[in-house]
Amino acid sequence: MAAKIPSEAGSILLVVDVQNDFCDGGALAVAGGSEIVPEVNRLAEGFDHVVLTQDWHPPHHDSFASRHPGRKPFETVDLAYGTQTLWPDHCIQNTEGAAFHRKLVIPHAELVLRKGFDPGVDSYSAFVENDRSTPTGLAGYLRERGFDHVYLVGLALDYCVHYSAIDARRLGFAATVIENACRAIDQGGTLNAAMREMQAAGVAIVRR
Ligand code: VGL
Ligand code: ZN
Repeated sequence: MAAKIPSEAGSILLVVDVQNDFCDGGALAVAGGSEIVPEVNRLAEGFDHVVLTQDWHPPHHDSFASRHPGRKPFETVDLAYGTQTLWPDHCIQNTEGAAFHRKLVIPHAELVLRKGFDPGVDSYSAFVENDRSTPTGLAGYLRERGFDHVYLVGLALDYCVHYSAIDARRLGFAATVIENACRAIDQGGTLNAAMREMQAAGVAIVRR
């Protein structure tokens, strides 16, 4: 078994969107998504502080291709705040698809941060919505509680993990992605681009 990360004072594990719809058989299944669950559980045991995020869309969310006649998932559209990738309907509030994977067991998680609940604005990042200006409150929560280093795991590496890691850096936190506990959607080179952007932003990428 790999060495645990010592739970440094000020560090927190952010577990991004380990939900049924992103796991095998889900509406927006990420290849290998379910495989990370034991890894995430094991890593979480080594952290005194854990926050979970939960993608949490109303039905007919504007990021759903089904809202845009003639458009298909993975195409892009221009919304008021800029270019938005379209997705299959997923993670609809209070559905089984939006529930955490049933084998995710992190009883000591302190906060479940829901995002993407504005019908007209998507939110990849756990910190700021896709309009790049509406905060979720997570930065304030972490600062008020004295955390300065965010470790990230979860789904998907090239979307919600990526945007959360970049925003963590931009908002003044140290950020480390534990890549063996992440999986990517990787349509059209998005994983390579995300890895480059994270490196350029000073996000550490490690295996544990
Ligand atoms: C995500 C696409 C749409 C993610 C969420 O969790 O990475 N990706 N909604
Ligand atoms: Zn979503």
